[in-house]
Amino acid sequence: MASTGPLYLGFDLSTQQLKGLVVDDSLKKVHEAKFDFDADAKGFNINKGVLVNEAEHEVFAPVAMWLQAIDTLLLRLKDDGLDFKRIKGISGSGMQHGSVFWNADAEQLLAQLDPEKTLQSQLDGAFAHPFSPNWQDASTQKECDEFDAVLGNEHQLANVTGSKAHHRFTGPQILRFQRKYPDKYIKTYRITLVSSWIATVFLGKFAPFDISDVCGMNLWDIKAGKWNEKLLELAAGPSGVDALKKKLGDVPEDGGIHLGNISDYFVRRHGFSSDCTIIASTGDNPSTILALPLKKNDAIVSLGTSTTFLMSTAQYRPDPATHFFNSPTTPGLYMFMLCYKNGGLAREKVRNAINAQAGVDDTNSWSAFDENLLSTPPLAQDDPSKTPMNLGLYFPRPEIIPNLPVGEWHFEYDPVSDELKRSRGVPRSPEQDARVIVESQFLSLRLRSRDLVHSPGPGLPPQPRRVYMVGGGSRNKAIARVAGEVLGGSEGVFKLDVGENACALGAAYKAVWAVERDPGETFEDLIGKRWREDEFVEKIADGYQPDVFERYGRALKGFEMMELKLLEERKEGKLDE
Ligand code: XUL
Repeated sequence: MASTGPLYLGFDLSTQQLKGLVVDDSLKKVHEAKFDFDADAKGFNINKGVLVNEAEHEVFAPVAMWLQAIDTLLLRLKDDGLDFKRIKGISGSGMQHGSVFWNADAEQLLAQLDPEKTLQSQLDGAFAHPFSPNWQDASTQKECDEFDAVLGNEHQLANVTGSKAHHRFTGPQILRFQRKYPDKYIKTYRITLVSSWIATVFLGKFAPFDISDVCGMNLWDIKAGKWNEKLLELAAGPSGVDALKKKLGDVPEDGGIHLGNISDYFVRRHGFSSDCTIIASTGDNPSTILALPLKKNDAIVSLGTSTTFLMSTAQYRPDPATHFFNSPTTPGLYMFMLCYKNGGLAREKVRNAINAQAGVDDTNSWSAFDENLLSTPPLAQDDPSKTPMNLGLYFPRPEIIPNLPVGEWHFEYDPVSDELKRSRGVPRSPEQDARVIVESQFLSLRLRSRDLVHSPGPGLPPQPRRVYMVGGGSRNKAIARVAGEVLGGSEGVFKLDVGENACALGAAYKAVWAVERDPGETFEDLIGKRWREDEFVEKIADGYQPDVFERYGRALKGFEMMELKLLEERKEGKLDE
């Protein structure tokens, strides 16, 4: 007999696609569909989901394309057999920092949607600006300098908002928008983030920001739990703080807040039940930590185009090199995040060089890369008692952590004499680059998370209990093995069954929790109780191994020296830019 229990729908609106994923109340995935912008969208001249204005380093996406994506994705979910009537709750995950500028007609247009017509054909006129700045945008250096300066310096801004100023953060983006398009800014009735944009469309009226995603704006005072007036004043410009506050709306404290029932449009057009509830949507990174009942000393490493490292922690220790956000669900917890621009692309470059040298036909194959990764000794050190450690940085794109330009640099480090020397490359390039680049990416994570991890058991040095890998790179078991060697993980390195859709899964789980929780029941408790470890995760590598972990611990000192040296050279204008 077909099941009839409640279902929960999570959306993930990211740079390149919109995904929808449905789970039942036992957390099992039952349906999934996607709309790929480059492959499926009609009428937009985008590449990898975005438009680019090179001259001003702008990266942005057409909002109408996302409406088209929702129109089609719902049909695809239906084709997949989804019975919309069973859906009790909807939440979403949106790429962080992106903003949408709605005009004064929006509310009425949203309220009066005709179920005979598509969203795209009816909401085109709802926006003060047709584009949403994307997290890859780098047009706001001037505005970032102003944000860092207005509270004193970048440390102060990080203390208050959880992050120093970043190009992609919404506050600096609003400041630039307000200056570049003063008329459009005046006509903006409401600003949503990508996350609250999804909730808005399904709710049929404006949805507030979520308590975690609001921390990606450089405007929210995390400890005080309110907007920072000085930062608002800077972003707001001549039309003033009150006008900006109205555009931003309120920020409810409860991440599981029921925003209201689904808009009648979806009931009549797609057959949703009229009591289906819309739950606050959050950012893609906060959503990722909701894809499993993450414990306090666990870490998630997301290996995609970029690399992100996420932990849930009760400690608020802001620093200009890292990010802190409120937990999307649990008061008193924070999400710690490291976000790198270089990740997959940098590894692919080494892979391509290895494949070219070996004459491998399938240029996308990782076999030769993996073989070299595992056969090269740690730190490409043939004999640790005689040869130095090989360290390197590989940045095909300008990096944020540390703040260095495009380049590749190599050093040799002797941990006994503590001497660091520039070198031309690894002893055998490109084969050994496979090891050194992967180590380099994980050493950077270890360096910057070392004060947050603690000993997971008697006699063990501080390290995560578990390392969970998500994103495209989590398919690679050789990389997972090195992740465990460098980062540790007393219980091992794990892969999520739905790891490539962790954001959509986290959104669906947020909806389950918000609708089914008992009073006071935390996300961690509810999801923890229903979580089926043996079905949902796979151990893909051993984590902590004392000797090699200790060796990487010694390498960390040289790694930090290497970064500081290059930052110094950059300051002195000695690096090619
Ligand atoms: C995080 C960030 C990206 C985006 C898109 O600060 O900019 O991870 O959220 O994934």
